[in-house]
Amino acid sequence: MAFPILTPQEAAELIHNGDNVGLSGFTASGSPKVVTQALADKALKEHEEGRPFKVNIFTGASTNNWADGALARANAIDRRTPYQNTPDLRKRINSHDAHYFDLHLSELAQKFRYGTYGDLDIAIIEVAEVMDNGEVVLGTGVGNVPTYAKLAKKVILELNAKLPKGIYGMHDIYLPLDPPNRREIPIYKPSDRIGSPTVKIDPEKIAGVVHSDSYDGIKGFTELDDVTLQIGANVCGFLIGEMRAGRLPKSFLPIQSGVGNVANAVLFGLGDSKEIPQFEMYTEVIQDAVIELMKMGKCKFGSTCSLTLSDKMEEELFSNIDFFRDKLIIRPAELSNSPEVIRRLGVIAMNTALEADIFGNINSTHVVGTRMMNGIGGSGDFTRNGYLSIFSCPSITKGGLISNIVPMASHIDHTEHSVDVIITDQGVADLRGLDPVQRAERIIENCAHPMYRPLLMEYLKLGQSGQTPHTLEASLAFHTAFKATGDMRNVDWSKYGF
Ligand code: 0RQ
Repeated sequence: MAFPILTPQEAAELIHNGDNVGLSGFTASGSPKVVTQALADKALKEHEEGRPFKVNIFTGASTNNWADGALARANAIDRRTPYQNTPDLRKRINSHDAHYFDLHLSELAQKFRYGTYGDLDIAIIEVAEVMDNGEVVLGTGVGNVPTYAKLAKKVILELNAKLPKGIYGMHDIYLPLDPPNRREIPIYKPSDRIGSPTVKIDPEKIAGVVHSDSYDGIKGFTELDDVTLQIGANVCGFLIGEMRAGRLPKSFLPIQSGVGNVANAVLFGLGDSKEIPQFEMYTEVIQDAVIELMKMGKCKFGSTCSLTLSDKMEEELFSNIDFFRDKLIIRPAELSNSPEVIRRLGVIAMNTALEADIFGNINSTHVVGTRMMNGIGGSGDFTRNGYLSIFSCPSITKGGLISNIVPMASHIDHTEHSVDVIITDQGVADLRGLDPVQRAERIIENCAHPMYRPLLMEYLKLGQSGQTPHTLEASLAFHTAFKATGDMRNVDWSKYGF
């Protein structure tokens, strides 16, 4: 090997207080596993000795407990973007120890190249293979590696022994030119390959190689329950209706699906449906359910930014890599989430809401309007540009203490202008072509839980005039009732003069 072998501790010594650090990977897959832990230990030691030590972490999306988790526990993160989902980092963000700015995933790489965030001091990149000329084969997630590898002053490689050599050929690495020279991204169908199977890193910048030996450490999903199964069935019913009505081609269109339990259930629903034909995915994350759909022949092809698989599924995929190699492409976030490509391919965008309001605005990120959950991820990239933009969530949460349908969303990630359809376990609200009051009636009747329908209808009927008849002083009454009593059903309209 042409590059020095480093221990994780030696690699961590190359990283300094205040550095901008780029990490490989996307939604945990392909994220570093050992250098970040050593960096967290170094930060703890520095803090013990009374010296400040924090770095700015730029990723593809969420990482893992060994990166975001360890660094957050050590209070070693100053700035962080984009999507994250580890409980320890969430705590640091909500207590302002870490300065998190949430960003559409498609935008981070180009913003870095435009100089928005300053220089990139170092990149830590997980690889399956490294060649003497600096060419590397990546692992299960690409994220923003091509840009980080190009911009970083120094690169540390984590060579993960769990990654099979056979993963070579699954990646499609491509860097668009920047304005004013940008051309179209020439992807015309999900299986088009436009780049290279490897990332070429200037060998002069490679500071060393650190060995690791671990799967991505992603937990399996919670068992599907009646609610999530019903949401999945409702999504399928809606898509079948669209096909029958001729609004979706019989050959179907590529699917994007977000992350989490609800998204996983929707994918199982698609697999179960006899009328949904074989389909392709143009998405950012491939979860366990898609691998099952591929084995069944239901999903023909998946273009993604990451294989976000449980360790068990990862092991299975690696043992059968030849079966999957021509069915999967792993691309940089800039391609998987490209607004241009999403619009061209006619992607059916399916994402998850924490809450939807009766007029069709979506909160995907902030619990009761203030506490950051995970981030917007790629949901905006797909929602704004999809052929059809669907949001799903349960109608109630925490046994009914929370209604996921509220008078006014307490934070807005996706506006009424971008959302076509809302789907809960109760049913489907197709909002296309409706004015705000018509939308509200449909969402309340079709999507809200029966225990909340009368309260929501009262709010709508008692509302003041205007095209969108909000009563501003009462619009967050569900949330204030929850904060005061722990139950949104305790809302009392008489307080607001109704
Ligand atoms: O809490 O963990 O304590 O039980 O939120 O909720 O129903 O299990 O749903 O796992 O699908 O996650 C939006 C967070 C949903 C996720 C979100 C509580 C609920 C539970 C999780 P517990 P569920 P999921 C892909 C594209 C970002 C946007 C997106 C997400 C926990 O899907 O982060 O789709 N999406 N991006 O009890 C308070 C509410 C609540 C609530 C649910 N209204 N108020 N708590 N919960 N609704 C991502 C990428 O691009 C990478």
